[in-house]
Amino acid sequence: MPVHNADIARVFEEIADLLALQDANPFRVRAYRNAARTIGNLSLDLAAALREGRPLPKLPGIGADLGAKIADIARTGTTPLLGRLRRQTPPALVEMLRIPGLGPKRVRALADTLGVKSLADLEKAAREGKIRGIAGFGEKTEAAIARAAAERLGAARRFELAVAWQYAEPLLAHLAAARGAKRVVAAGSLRRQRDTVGDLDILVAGEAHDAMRRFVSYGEVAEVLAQGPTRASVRLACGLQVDLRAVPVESYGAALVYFTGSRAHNIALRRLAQGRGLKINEYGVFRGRRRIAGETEESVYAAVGLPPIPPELREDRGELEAAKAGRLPRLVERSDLRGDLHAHTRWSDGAASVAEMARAARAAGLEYLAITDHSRRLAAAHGLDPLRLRRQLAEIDAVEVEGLALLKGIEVDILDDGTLDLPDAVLGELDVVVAAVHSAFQLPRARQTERVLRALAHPRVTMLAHPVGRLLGARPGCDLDMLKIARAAAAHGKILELNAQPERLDLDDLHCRMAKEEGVRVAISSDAHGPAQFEYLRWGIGQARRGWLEAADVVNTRPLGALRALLER
Ligand code: DGT
Ligand code: CA
Ligand code: CA
Repeated sequence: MPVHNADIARVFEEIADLLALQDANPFRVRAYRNAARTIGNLSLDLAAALREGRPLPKLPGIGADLGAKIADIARTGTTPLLGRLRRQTPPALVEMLRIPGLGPKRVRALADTLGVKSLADLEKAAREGKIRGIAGFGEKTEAAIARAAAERLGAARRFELAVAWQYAEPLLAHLAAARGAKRVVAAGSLRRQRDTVGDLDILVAGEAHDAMRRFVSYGEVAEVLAQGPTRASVRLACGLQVDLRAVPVESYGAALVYFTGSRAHNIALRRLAQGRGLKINEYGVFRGRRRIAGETEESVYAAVGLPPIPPELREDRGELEAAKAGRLPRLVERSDLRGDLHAHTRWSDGAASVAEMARAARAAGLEYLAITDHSRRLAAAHGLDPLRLRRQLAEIDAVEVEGLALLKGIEVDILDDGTLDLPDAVLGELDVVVAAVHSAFQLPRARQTERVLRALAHPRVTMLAHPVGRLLGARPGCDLDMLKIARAAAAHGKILELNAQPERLDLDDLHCRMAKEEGVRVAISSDAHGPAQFEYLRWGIGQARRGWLEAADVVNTRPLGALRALLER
């Protein structure tokens, strides 16, 4: 993965933490912290500058020593000093440092006195009342530590968006039946459609009492973490935490803005309001004591002179500036999609026949579908050789589904050297050639990038499937120079795929935005391996919207004729 300034900043932050835990010279600790802040906020991409041999700009507090470390990190993601410090310090101590109120001195005291070696140890010690006895700690601190440690322990696991929705939907329905609850909605990262979700945030507008009762007594609740008259937190049996807040109906819009976030967006929005002499909080927009807006989200944005901003854009990535300038994108919607250019059948590792997939695509509202089974290299998936592919093409010719056009395609493996798994002549018989990496994910950046660039330059290739190849929670993406990939795609007129499988979502949101900025068209593909999987397109749409994509940026919003014209070019 590309090294961003924030990654460099994170390494420096961790070095500062570890040095602090070792009681190093405070000036040295501060130097790393300051460097982290300087770099983390910098818009110029340092790693890119170094790669291109451009000199680093002069940065406050960053001399030759830190400059060399920046070069290390930009190249390798880390620097030897970090490795050395990590070996000298138990990682749990760094985790403990993240708990509000615990500085290096206190963390060392806890480690020395109680012998705690992990966050779990710490939480247990706090729960058992062993911390209050240590000099400098009291009962209140102990309780705060217990809570924060438990939260961090639980925070480690993020849930795929699609998985989180599986828990959210029935819970929302359960709460919607509460007496006096006028509205029950999901907020937080779930509503912003982030690819993964840390916890669920649910907002109730109206009377809180019955909603609270229903919430804490919900069948899937394993533990009630906190409960009050208007707010509560629970942990579900699956491990997912859910926060509930109830507000009066007149505060619904303000509360929804607040709990949808992101935090960065909220902060930027509040700053904008301050500039107009207004105050925004979860209860409304206020001029002095007077509430001037807050019942709807629209009223909140209008109060600061803005049109409503779609939740997917609320990341403080320029959406407030775009809104102010009247240049918010008209984000692509599911109903804009007319076709799907990537799907499998029983000919390789799909679960259904060509005809079944065609009917399912039609039922999902699509007008065209490309059948793109795997190529021979993927033996485990019964990949097609030229002979079987031609037999499949004959079957596709024979299938007729009213209102749906079938396109002939293949998902061809990009071999380790960047050549393709099938001969050009065979590929030449197809409407759509989807090229994909399914092996050698570990190649170093330069070679991996060269490999994919070679495939993109192949005249028969239509698009690059799931470009980085990540699997959320299981496999990081390949180390690819995505900017180079995007520029090559633009130069060759190739499409980049946004694969909508919930554990892929690849292109991710930032790569979608990069594609758009580089003038590359994106295809939102279900990669369906069965008739039910066309519904995955919904998750692809979510990421596309987070990436600022409009219908015109997405090839499969086009009618069949226009799409064919594009493919033939
Ligand atoms: P997640 O749960 O990690 O996937 O991400 P979010 O964005 O759902 O974060 P979460 O659950 O901590 O908080 C939900 C929203 O509530 C967040 O996006 C903004 C708002 N919020 C929560 N705490 C604060 C806070 O201390 N300050 C501000 N400004 N906003 C907050
Ligand atoms: Ca959340
Ligand atoms: Ca939350």
